[in-house]
Amino acid sequence: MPKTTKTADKSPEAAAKAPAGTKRAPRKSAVKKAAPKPVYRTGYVALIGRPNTGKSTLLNALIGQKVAIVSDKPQTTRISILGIKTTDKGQIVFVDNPGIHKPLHTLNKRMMNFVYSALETSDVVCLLIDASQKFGHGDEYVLETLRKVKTPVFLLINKVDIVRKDKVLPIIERYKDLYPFREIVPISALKGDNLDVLEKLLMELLPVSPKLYSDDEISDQTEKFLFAEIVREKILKYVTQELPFVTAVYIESIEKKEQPDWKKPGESRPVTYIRASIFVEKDNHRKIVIGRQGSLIKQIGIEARQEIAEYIGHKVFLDLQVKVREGWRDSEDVLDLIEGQKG
Ligand SMILES: Nc1nc2c(ncn2[C@@H]2O[C@H](COP(=O)(O)OP(=O)(O)OP(=O)(O)O)[C@@H](O)[C@H]2O)c(=O)[nH]1
Ligand SMILES: [Mg+2]
Repeated sequence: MPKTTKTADKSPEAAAKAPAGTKRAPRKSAVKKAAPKPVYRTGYVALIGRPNTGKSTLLNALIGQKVAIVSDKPQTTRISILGIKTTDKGQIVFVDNPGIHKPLHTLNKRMMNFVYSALETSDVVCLLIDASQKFGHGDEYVLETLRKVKTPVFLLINKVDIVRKDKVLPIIERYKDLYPFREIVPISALKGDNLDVLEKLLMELLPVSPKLYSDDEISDQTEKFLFAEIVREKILKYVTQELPFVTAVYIESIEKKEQPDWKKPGESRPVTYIRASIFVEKDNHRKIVIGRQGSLIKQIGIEARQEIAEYIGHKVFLDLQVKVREGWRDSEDVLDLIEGQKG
């Protein structure tokens, strides 16, 4: 039985009824104090790490829709992309970056420059590692890159869905001696595990500031860039060895036209015509991307067209041309052209 203690009735009604001379309960102020205004936080969070650790997968999971392309080949992301998450508590601007690697070509140097500038301009840095991979030289190189960083760094141990639970603790033990991480969070970007916890921890560290982007903005990329990336993602799905590294996509033109709708006589419907060039470095690369009797380029075209059509909501014609641009990875002109698509 819970203990019951008899107490004096302190309700306002009882106080009102109390005879004169007896102590009344203090009267509540008639003026309601204004509740403290909830703070709004906004800031940049850089996603960095070795290639293939799941940065773009995480960006898409956090935003709740596909913003960046993903593949099982390393060095998929070549240009930083923003993913903007706006809630009633704040706005987190995630910056997906190319994977950290030793740059051999001008392309790769540019990729690394995106990483360096994201490190300099963000409020929090998230270092992603792949829990299923052994610690190696590449990881040391990444930690070396981080030594110059003054902002708080989170360690995100990704892909915990494919490792045994008892493998995670030794990873935490190793990393916490290597760098003073602000937080260490095991996650699965693919399954969405622990992302709510991550988001909450990140939000707490962002500066009090109004929004930088409007509510409906989710990324900073142009349609042109997105379509080029979609085509490249389909290529990456099917090619191996050096092909993923020597392939680039440039959208030559996007033309929206009204055409007669044969299903509804007298009416028209929109159709978008897209012409894209796929650059490779050698003629044998070109042959591989085209495939036997054009079978591979046909498949790439079908998949890219379907995804673009779904995105814009009407019929799309996609014309793909595979072109040899020897040494394009060291050509500032070609690199400017491809980067320029992002706007
Ligand atoms: N099992 C599992 N796979 C994941 C997870 N996150 C990403 N992946 C896979 O890892 C591969 C690489 O994912 P990306 O998101 O492209 O990796 P990234 O870090 O952006 O790679 P780069 O752009 O090349 O630096 C893809 O095959 C993803 O499906 C995860 O949490 N669990
Ligand atoms: Mg990526």
